[in-house]
Amino acid sequence: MDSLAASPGTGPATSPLPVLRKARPAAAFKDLPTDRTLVMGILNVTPDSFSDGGQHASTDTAIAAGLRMFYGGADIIDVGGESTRPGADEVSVEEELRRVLPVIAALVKAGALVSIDTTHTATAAAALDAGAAIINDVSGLTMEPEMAELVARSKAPYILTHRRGDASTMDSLADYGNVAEEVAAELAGVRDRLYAAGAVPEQIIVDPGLGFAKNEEQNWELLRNLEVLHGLGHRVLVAASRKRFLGSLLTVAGKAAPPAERDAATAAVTAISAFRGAWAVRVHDVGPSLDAVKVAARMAPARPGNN
Ligand code: PMM
Repeated sequence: MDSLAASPGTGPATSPLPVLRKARPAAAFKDLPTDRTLVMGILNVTPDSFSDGGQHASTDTAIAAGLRMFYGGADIIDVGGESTRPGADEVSVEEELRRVLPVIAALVKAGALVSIDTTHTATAAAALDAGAAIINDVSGLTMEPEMAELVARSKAPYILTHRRGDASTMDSLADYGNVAEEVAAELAGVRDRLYAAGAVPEQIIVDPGLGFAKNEEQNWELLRNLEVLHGLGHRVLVAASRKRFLGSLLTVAGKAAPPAERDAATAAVTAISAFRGAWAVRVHDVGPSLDAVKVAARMAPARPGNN
């Protein structure tokens, strides 16, 4: 398969591809486990994502990494072709599709449940056609309002992420009184636009958008007050994996921990989020979070009942 030739230093695929002898039927959203928090594995097919960018910058290596996550127990694989880190360059729909479509097709063929991480309606539509089951839109409808029509028409589950501004402006928009209440209110406003377009409540999964127009303390504040988001009555997804606020937390000798050293802290956030009833967590390192959600399921007798 072709290399995406994404950046200098992106070499040819080195890890052997697991052989797909027989396609499994694609997993369905309705068949996801409901007795524990779900684990969504992150597969960024991009040259510049903040923590794993470049690693999966060829189709073959991306498929192999996705299959490893799937066989390692990830409930959902979140495939993205555009970096969302602050200041990242915009990617055209054509380039995004070139990155993600073959990866989605291969993972679906293997039986994985796939979400498409995109802010572009055209990319989301093509990904659904290729077998993706969930739309993960980090822009929270701020980029392309017409995404609402696709959500309504497709009836696909939609991850509604809170964000203010775009990749270039969001860092300057982290101005809140009560961050949890304001994030919930803004999510409710967007949710109502989805309803107006014809979407139904069961489709909507809300996400506080950690790091998107939030400073470090605001991220912690949101995690401490997850019940405010639960109050919206939808499934809640927490995506803290390897984010900058975890790096700062783990500062040693004045130096923040690099992304690759944030996985234990990520698993700790997973355990607490699961204990507090999150529907799913979105993580790079699937194994430890899978263990953490199992622990949380044994420790927390009552779940919010929005599975
Ligand atoms: N963060 C990133 C990308 N996609 N999707 C959702 N739903 N929520 C997030 O917070 C989110 C996301 C950026 O992080 P990455 O580079 O690790 O993917």
